[in-house]
Amino acid sequence: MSSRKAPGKARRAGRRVDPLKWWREARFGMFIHWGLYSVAAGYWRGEPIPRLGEWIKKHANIPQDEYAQLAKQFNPTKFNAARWVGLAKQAGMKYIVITAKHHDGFAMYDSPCSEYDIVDATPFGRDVMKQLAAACRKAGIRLCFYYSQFQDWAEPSAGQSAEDQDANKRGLEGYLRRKCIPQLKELLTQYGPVGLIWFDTPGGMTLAQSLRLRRLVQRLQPACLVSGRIGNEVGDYASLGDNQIPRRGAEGDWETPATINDTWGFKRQDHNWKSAATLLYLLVDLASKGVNYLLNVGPTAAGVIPAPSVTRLREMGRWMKVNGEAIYGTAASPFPYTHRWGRITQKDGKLYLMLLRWPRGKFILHGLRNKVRRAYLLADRRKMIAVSQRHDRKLDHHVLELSLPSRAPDKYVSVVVLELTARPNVDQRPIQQGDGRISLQPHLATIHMPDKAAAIRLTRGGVTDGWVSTRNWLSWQFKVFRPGAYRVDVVMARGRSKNVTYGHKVKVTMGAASVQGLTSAKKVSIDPATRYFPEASTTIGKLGIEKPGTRTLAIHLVKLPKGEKPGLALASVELVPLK
Ligand code: FHN
Repeated sequence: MSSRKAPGKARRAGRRVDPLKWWREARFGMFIHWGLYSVAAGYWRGEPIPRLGEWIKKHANIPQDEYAQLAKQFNPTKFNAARWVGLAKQAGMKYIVITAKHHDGFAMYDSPCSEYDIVDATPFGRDVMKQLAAACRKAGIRLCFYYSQFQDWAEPSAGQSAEDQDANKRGLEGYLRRKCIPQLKELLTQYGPVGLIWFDTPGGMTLAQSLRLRRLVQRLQPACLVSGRIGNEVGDYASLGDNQIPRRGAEGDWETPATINDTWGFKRQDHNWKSAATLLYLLVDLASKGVNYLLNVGPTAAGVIPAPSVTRLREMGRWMKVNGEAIYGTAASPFPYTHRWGRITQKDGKLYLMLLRWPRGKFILHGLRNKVRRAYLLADRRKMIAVSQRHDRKLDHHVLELSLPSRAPDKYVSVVVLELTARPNVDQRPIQQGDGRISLQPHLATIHMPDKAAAIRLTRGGVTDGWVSTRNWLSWQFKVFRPGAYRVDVVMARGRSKNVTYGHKVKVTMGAASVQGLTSAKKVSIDPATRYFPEASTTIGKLGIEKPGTRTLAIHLVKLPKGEKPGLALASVELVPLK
């Protein structure tokens, strides 16, 4: 992830109340994709159309006049604003972002500047945003609008795809003047305070155009935020990719928009629902990396949020009721890596250990230098947990042990609070973990680049990018406690290219010993939680560690596969203890 400051932040500085305060505090929001595509529901002329539901106009090549006919069938008689907002509240979500206008160009509110809207073009004829605004106000939820500022498939002069770089030549300015700017004004004057405008796919917009929209929002509602996808880095916070789960903590303000199944807009045939356990894992994982989780629902054309979404959100809400303190207003973990047992967040001198796996014996945490004043479970704050802490002087290593109850209080994620006597202070080097593994990730490495012309960068997700030179390499210093033999796994991920690429010859060196091998596609794993981002792990050999201490490990790229352009997209080197 880029270490630059979240865009727009500097411009906002100097104000007394930070407009991002509520958004940082919130951490969890509801995305709603609802529009004419919900009528089509993934089918066109009786045929199932693959990919995203809200993209059906493009994917089924539907002419504008035919697509516009869907409006005549849009009659969401079961729509109930209070029920939708109530669900968000029950789930523990603090803001709602709803599609006021998606790429199809249809306005889901009463837009005086266009007849192509829910009030003028549908039999329903009511402004759902008015009702949602009232329900949100009552429930204390921030209402926010998604607005596709660049892509508008009903307007030939607007952007026609996310990549469209020619719109300015075709008359984007005219579309901005006639539709986009007037509609933004409407959204910011018709519904009371708006939390943020969620711009999307800026495509070929110029800096001046992005700034014009940003200034318009600020002028009409000074406290209203704008999402990073306004383009040209002028948003208030930055957006990760759709469903993107970064490997490391973020600097600045970030958000991941994500789906519960595989589509944003409703599709009858998409039943690929992530489980409540996976969704809670993602919430906890993102919070531990300082990232807001904007989780989508795609209501039907009748106005109903699909039952599988409802049950999952309620389940998340039950967890949030007990454990929300570990999410709301927290910052990313002070540890520069994640742990296999769970995730960590921090707030006000407290660490929240969110355990995904309950330990059989004692729970051990390495590398925390602080003194722990007390420890307890969020599920039972009165009962204190016994803590023991020691420091190995020779290795300069801190170990914390907790005596936890034998059974986990929560079936998904149990939270232990550590109250510290000072701000968190953590050993920043990679350390061997309780299960014996050592995980070496690129953001913790020293990147050596004698070949400056072919610089290695890191993607927002924490994977190496542009590693094409065999003269450049990575090294890590890490602490190890358990001597023995270790399997060496090289893990590749999807980098900037859409696929994981293979066939790189790599060499891993530790002291005088080294192993080398070809990265291969044999062991591709797709984590159910991060199903859109496959990883491939290749075992390239074994290395021994004779005694505890600090070691250095290096990885070199020996040879690239023929014709390969994206380079080695390294996610980590894993040392796995062999019994
Ligand atoms: O193209 C859209 C897509 O339909 C959906 O709205 C997502 C949500 O983040 N944004 C765009 C793709 O990134």
